[in-house]
Amino acid sequence: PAPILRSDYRAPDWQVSEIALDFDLDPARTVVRAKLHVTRNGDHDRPLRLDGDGLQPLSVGIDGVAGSNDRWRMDGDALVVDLDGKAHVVETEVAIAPERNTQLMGLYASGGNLCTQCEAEGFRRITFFPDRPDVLARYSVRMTADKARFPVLLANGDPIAHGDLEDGCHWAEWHDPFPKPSYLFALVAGDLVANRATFVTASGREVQLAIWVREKDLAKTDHALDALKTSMAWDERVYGREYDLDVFNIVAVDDFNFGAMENKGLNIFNSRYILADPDTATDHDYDAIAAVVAHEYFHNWSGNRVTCRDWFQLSLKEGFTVFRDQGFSADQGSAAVKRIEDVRSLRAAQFPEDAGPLAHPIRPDSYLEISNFYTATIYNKGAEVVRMLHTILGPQRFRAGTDLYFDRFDGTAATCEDFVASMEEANGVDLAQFRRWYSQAGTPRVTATLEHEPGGGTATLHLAQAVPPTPGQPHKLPMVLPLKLRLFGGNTGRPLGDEQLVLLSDAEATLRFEAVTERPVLSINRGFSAPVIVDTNRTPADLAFLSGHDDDPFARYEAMQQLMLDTLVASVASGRGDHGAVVDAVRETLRNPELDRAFVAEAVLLPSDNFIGDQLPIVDPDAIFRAREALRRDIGRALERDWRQAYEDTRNGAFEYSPEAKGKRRLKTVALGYLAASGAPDIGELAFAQFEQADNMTDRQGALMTLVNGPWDQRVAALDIFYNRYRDNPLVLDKWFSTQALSTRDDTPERVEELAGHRDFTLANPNRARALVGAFGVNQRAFHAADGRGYRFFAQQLIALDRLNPQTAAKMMPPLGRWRRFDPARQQAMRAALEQILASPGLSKDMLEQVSKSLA
Ligand code: BAL
Ligand code: ZN
Repeated sequence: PAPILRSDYRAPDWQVSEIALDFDLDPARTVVRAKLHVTRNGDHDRPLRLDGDGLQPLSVGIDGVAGSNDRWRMDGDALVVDLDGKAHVVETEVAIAPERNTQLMGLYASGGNLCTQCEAEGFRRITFFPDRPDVLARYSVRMTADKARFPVLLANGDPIAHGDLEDGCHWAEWHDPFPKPSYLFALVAGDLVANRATFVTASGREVQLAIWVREKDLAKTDHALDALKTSMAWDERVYGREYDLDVFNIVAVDDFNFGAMENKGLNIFNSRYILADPDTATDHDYDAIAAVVAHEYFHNWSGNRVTCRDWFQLSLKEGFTVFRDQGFSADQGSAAVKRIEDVRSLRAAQFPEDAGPLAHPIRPDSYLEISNFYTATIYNKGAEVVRMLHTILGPQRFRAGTDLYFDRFDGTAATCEDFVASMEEANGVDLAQFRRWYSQAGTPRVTATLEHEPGGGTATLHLAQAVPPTPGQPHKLPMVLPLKLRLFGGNTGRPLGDEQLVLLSDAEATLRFEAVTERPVLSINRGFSAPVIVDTNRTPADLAFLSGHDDDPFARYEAMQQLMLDTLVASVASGRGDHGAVVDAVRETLRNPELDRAFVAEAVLLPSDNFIGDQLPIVDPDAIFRAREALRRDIGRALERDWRQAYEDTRNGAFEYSPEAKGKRRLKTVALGYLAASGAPDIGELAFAQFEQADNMTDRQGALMTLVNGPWDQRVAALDIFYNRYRDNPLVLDKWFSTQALSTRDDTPERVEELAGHRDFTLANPNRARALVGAFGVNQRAFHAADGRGYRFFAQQLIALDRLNPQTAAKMMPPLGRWRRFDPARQQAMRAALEQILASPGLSKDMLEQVSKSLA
C-alpha cells in the first residue's frame, strides 16, 4: 500500500451538510440506511467518492430514485457515484454483522451490548461516507432494536423521540445540532443503567449527566461522575469553555481499543477508566479515571467544536487535550507529583519512540495506517510542546491565544498551524522557529557546563543543543528550548539570584552570572520546562545537594534520579557500584518530615530497568537488573530501620481517597519493596499480612507485587487467593495477569507462556491482551531472556492478535522493533521474530507498517 502524505492534502470534493441514519440493530445482522445531502465543493467534475471498509451496497438511490445502478460503481472498498449537479441526495443501504467484528472498529458487540468506535476510520465500516475529519455534517439517527435485549438506545446529541413497535421492538431518534466529522459518530444499544447528576453551566444551562453501565457495576461509577462534574467546572474556570448540549452521556464497555472516546455528547469508555471502588481499583486507577474522564470531556472543545483538518493534525487535539487534562489533575492534588508522574511516563514511552525506528514528529508527514499514530509522541510530546508555549507566554497570554483559537476556529476543522498562529496573533510574538517542534522528530540533547573560578565573582554557563538524526531526518536545526534555571550556593545552600527562563534557540549560548562568591550548583530544566535530555558537569555531590535542597520539587526529584542513574550506569559498566552517595541522599529525603509522602515515594524510587537501558550504547538486560537489584538491596539494608519506620508511619486508618492518604499508601508500597530487597527474613509474612488485611486494592496489589517478585512461599497462596476472590471481575483479573507478567523472577518467561494458556486468557479482549502480552513486552529482563523465548512467544501472540484486532496488535509491537539497541545475538533473534511476523499470511496494514519500519 502507498503511504498517505501530508503534502497531498486537498480539500474534499464534496461536502455533506446532513446525514440521516437509520439502524435496524441486531448483533448478527444490522441494516444501516444512510441519506446524505451532498454539495459539490468548488468547481470540478469529479464524482462523489464514499469510503467503505468491507461494505457491499444493498441499494443505492440518487435524488429519490432507487436502483440508479448505471450511476455508481465500486472502486475497491469505495463507492463512487457520478453526480452532475451542485447538490444531491444520495441514499445507501448496507448490512453489517456487529457480533463478528473482532477489530472493535465500527459497530460491534461487547458484553451483550452494541457500541461503536469510529476514530480514526471506523465509520466507513458502518456506512459509506467521505470518512475524513474535514467533512462536517449534522447527524440525525434513528435506531430500532429488540426492547427486552436493548432497552437503552443512545446516540450523539439530544434525544428527540422514542416509541414502541408491535413486534417487541422499540425505536429512538437522536439529533446532534453541531456539525461533526464522522469519527465522532456514536451509538449504543444495551441493557444498561445510569448513575445520573445535573450540572448547571456558568450561563445557566442545565445538563443531564449520566454514566451508563451494566447493573452490577452501578456502585462503581460515583468517582467518574464526580470527576465529570469537576472537569466541567474546571474547563469553565480555566479556559472559559462551557458545555453545549442538554445531555452528556458516558457508556462503559469492556472491549475497547482506546482508553475512551470523545464522541459528541456520547463518550464511550473502556470500563477500566470508569469503574472504581476501594476493593477493586488502585489509587493509580482512581487518578487515571479522573484524568481520562476529564480528557474526553475537554475534547468537547479541543477536538469536537474545533476538530482536525486531517489526521496529520492529530496532535492539535490530542497534545492540547493531554496538556489540559494534566493541568486538571495537577489542580486536584500535588502538582509536583503529577509533573513527576507525567515526565516518568514521557521518558518510559516517548523518549524510546523518539530514539527508535518509529520516531516521527508530533505532526507526521506520512503514514500507512493512521491508527499507528496514536502514539506517545502525538499525545505526550504534543502536550509538552503546548506546555512550552504556556511556559514561554505565561498563563494569561497563553489563555489569550486559546481564546482566539477557539473563537476563530469554532465549528471548523483546523491545523496545528492555526493553533500556533493564534498564539502569535493574540500575543504579538513570532513563533517561526518554535514551529520546528512540529516538524522535527527526536529528543533534543542539551549540554550544560557551569564554570566558576574559585575565589572569582563570575560564573559562566555554556549551553549547547543538538537534535539527533531520526528516520528520514538526518539533519536537524536548533530548536527553541525554554530552560528554567537557577544557581544555588554549594556551601551555604542559598539561592544565588532568582529563577530565570532562558530561551536557548541557537546551537550554543553562553550565560554569565555576576556576584557569585561561592561555588555555584546548577539547577536546570526546572519543572522539566523543556522535553529534552540534559547532560551537565555536576558532580555526585552537587546532585546529592540538590536532591536535598533545591526549591523546585521536580528539580529535586530529578537530581536524585540523575544521581541514581549515574551510579547505576557506572555499576553496569564495572560490575560493582559505589552506593554510598545514593544511600545518603535517599536517607535525607526519607527523613525529611516536611516533604509530602507522595513526593518522597517518587523521589526514592530507582529509575526503571528500561530507562537505565536507554542511557547505554548497548543494553545488557541482565547486567542492568543485577546493578539495580544490588543498589536496591543496599538501600534496603542500610536504611532498614527507616523503611520499617516509614512503613509503620504510613499505616492508614480506613480507606480514604485523598492526596494525603494516597501519598501514604504509595510510600508504604515503596517501603515494603525496599524491605523485601534488603533480604530481611520476615518480609514474606509482612507482605502476606498486608495482602490479607488490606481494605483497598492499592495495598493489596502492592503486597501482591512484592510477593510475586520474591522467593517466598506466600507468593503462590496470594496469587490463588487473589484469583479466586476476583475471578469474576475482568479488570481485577487483568491485574492478576499483569503483576505476573511484570515479575522480576527468573521464571517469568515460562510463567507468562503458561498464563497465555490459562482459561481466562483471551486475545479478543484488548485489556487482557495488554495485561499479559503488553506488560511482558516492557519487562526488560524477562522479555529479553538470552534464549530468545520471549521474542518467539511475543511474535506468536502478535500474529494471532493481528488476525483479530490489528490496531491493538500493532500498538504492542514496538519493544521488538528496538533490536538495534541490543547485542548481536539478541539482535538476530529479534529480527527473526520480526521477519516471522512479516511473513505471516494476511498481515494487516497496521502491522506491516510497524514491522517494516522497524526492520528498515
Ligand atoms: N480520540 C481518541 C481517544 C482520546 O484520545 O481521547
Ligand atoms: Zn484524546
